[in-house]
Amino acid sequence: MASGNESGNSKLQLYSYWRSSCSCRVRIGLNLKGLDYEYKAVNLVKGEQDSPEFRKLNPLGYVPVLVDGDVVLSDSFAILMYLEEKFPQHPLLPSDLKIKAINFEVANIVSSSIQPLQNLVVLKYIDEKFSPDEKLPWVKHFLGKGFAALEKLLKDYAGKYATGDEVYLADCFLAPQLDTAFKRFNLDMSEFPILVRLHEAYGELPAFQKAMPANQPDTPSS
Ligand SMILES: N[C@@H](CCC(=O)N[C@@H](CS)C(=O)NCC(=O)O)C(=O)O
Repeated sequence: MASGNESGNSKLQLYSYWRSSCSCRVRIGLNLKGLDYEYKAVNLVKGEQDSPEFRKLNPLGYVPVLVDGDVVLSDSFAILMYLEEKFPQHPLLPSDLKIKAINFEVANIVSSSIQPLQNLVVLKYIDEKFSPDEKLPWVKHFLGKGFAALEKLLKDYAGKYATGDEVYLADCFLAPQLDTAFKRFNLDMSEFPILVRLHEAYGELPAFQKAMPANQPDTPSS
């Protein structure tokens, strides 16, 4: 893997949590582009995202945060677009206008209409205001709704990967969301054969495997 960034600035730093699907999107992008980075673990379960130091980086208290010299970015989409412009190797966006737009659509379905509804802060709120028993049905409802839409959309675009035979932005967003659905929430995927196939295809790619929750420096050993 290449070291540092191309402009010779200080090493990229990624504030990340092993199980965070949003951090995983960026880890995949960094790996695809062959960029080395310093992994700065933020333990979301211990509440480290609420520390004053971290809130200086991201007032919302969410990971990921990317630090590149004096550039501090705190949203996976913004981070990936920044990396795309600064490090053009292995493009995350195709040149075809329509396919590019579909990549944005998939990324935004995941990041706006699925993941926020299962965020730790939301699940904690449900736990406290309603009941712990409400959490899993809530998550599965919104995962299922989002996946049904993605399955329909990708019928017209998927090849080996989400929008053809090359890996792009849509895959960076889909892979962690699928991993979460399978491993963390044990969602019944029988109605989503395209998504299941994509999940299997991502498992074959080193850049994706290396980015997955199971393989991070802060992944618990048991
Ligand atoms: N739109 C943001 C969302 C970031 C986000 O929701 N991060 C989650 C982890 S995937 C988080 O830090 N949650 C902390 C919490 O809920 O307290 C992005 O795409 O980066």
